[in-house]
Amino acid sequence: MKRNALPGKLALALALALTQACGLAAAADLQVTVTTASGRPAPDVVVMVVPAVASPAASPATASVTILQRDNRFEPYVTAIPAGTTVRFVNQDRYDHHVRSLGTGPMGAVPPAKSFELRLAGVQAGPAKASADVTFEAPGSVVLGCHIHGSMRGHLFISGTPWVAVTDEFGRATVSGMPDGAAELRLWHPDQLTGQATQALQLKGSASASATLSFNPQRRPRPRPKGEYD
Ligand SMILES: [Cu+2]
Repeated sequence: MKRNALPGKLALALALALTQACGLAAAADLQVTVTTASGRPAPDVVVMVVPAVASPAASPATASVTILQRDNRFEPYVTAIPAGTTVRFVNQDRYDHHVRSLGTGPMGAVPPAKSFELRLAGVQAGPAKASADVTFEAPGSVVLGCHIHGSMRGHLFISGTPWVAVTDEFGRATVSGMPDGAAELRLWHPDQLTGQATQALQLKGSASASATLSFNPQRRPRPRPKGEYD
């Protein structure tokens, strides 16, 4: 009897360890579709998933991210990154631009997650003068602007979790590498005046979810005619 007790305990411990290992290894894609309050596809929405239990093993590596300045626009218009990511700003126009942080939220009253100001030379000056790297350590958001071209706007959202994505023109975003288990779906849009409702998820393998903004965002600003500042 006593001799069999130990293997039994070992088997139980092994089974538990396997279950935990599988739980950590499980990672899947979550496809989220976001619509406006009136039911239209909502582009430029940051979709963030926050697992109920933090799993350090499931945190994907942070990739570098590039934001372009082209034809007096920031491209992409909305960028979402996990905190700790370095963003490379690249001016592809033939004239100087600034990249300056502006306040966010209603009336720009919320200070930016990071305050900075760069001046990037035109593309012909070469990569050393036409680009610069900035690392964003703290979660939050930043409105991007330029002193010379006052209408230039971009938005940067810095997420506290690595599971973050931005919806495309069809209102769709895919959050990759999600661990199984309970999680919360959060939305953020640069035009929002109040926080958006959160949604509880129970993830197991690849899944899809839909969500709705509480308002109808304005259409994305149109670029100025090309060549106006050449
Ligand atoms: Cu500019």
